[in-house]
Amino acid sequence: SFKACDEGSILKKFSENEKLCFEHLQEDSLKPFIPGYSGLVEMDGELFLKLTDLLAHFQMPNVMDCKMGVRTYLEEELVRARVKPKLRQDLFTKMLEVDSEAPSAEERQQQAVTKPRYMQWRESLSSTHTLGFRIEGIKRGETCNTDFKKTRSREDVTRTFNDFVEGNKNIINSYICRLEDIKQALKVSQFFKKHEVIGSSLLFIHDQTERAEVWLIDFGKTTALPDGQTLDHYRPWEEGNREDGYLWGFDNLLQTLFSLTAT
Ligand code: 4IP
Ligand code: ADP
Ligand code: MN
Repeated sequence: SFKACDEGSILKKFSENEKLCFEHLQEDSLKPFIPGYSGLVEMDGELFLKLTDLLAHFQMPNVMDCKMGVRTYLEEELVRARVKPKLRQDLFTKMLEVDSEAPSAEERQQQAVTKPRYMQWRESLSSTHTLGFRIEGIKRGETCNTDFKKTRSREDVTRTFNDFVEGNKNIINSYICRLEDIKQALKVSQFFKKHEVIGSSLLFIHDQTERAEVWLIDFGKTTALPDGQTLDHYRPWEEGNREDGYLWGFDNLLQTLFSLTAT
């Protein structure tokens, strides 16, 4: 869903929701921590959001995508699946590939699962439910690894982080500093207070020069709350309260990195 662009920019497939988020964020304390946004671009009859390429000034960057929060689907997707369940064969197949035992007898018979069922299964298999974030993928040089679907325990997550930085404490410390700055910005952000942040990631980037940055990306499913409603991003999610566990996950992530500076 991405296209290369002129030097220093990338194009992401347009979504109205993400556009609204980027527009909102231009006036927010989080602006220094999101990719630069320079509006819409049309190419071959398709619309894109034009964003700064966060990797542009790195030399052979190592990249890690951490999906934040205790929940990775919208409440409305849950409601829709209940009212009018849509059976998805593609998600059933993805489920089988990871764990042939995962589908229930009924699902096996239908050869399909609903999206919330698939998403909840992914959440409980990974660290989303237990830590409030999960590792989605790591890219080192040319090699991409997205084989972290079963990385759930604090130990596994911590080890994966340490492998990612190759034990480099300078890089870990830079990441921690950056996360502390982001946390301060989150605390005062009007955008954050008034949005349910679902499926958004922290993108960790470093290279051999020990340059290390963290950015907030992917607002495709980040949704404004009804007027006057706010979230604290810590409370457990119960259907209807729209909490996302973002800050709870953020603290767990910080703790994970702290534990690596101690050893
Ligand atoms: C994917 O599952 C991811 O959760 C996608 O989110 C999600 O897209 C897909 O839903 C779902 O199938 P796997 O990671 O296990 O492949 P993301 O693109 O942020 O990683 P949405 O649209 O929910 O963000 P479908 O409905 O597109 O299949
Ligand atoms: P999707 O909504 O399709 O999941 P994301 O916004 O999560 O797309 O981006 C997918 C991947 O693309 C990220 O994990 C990251 O590696 C890369 N990416 C996203 N935005 C940028 C950016 N501004 N600069 C560089 N890489 C990016
Ligand atoms: Mn997404």
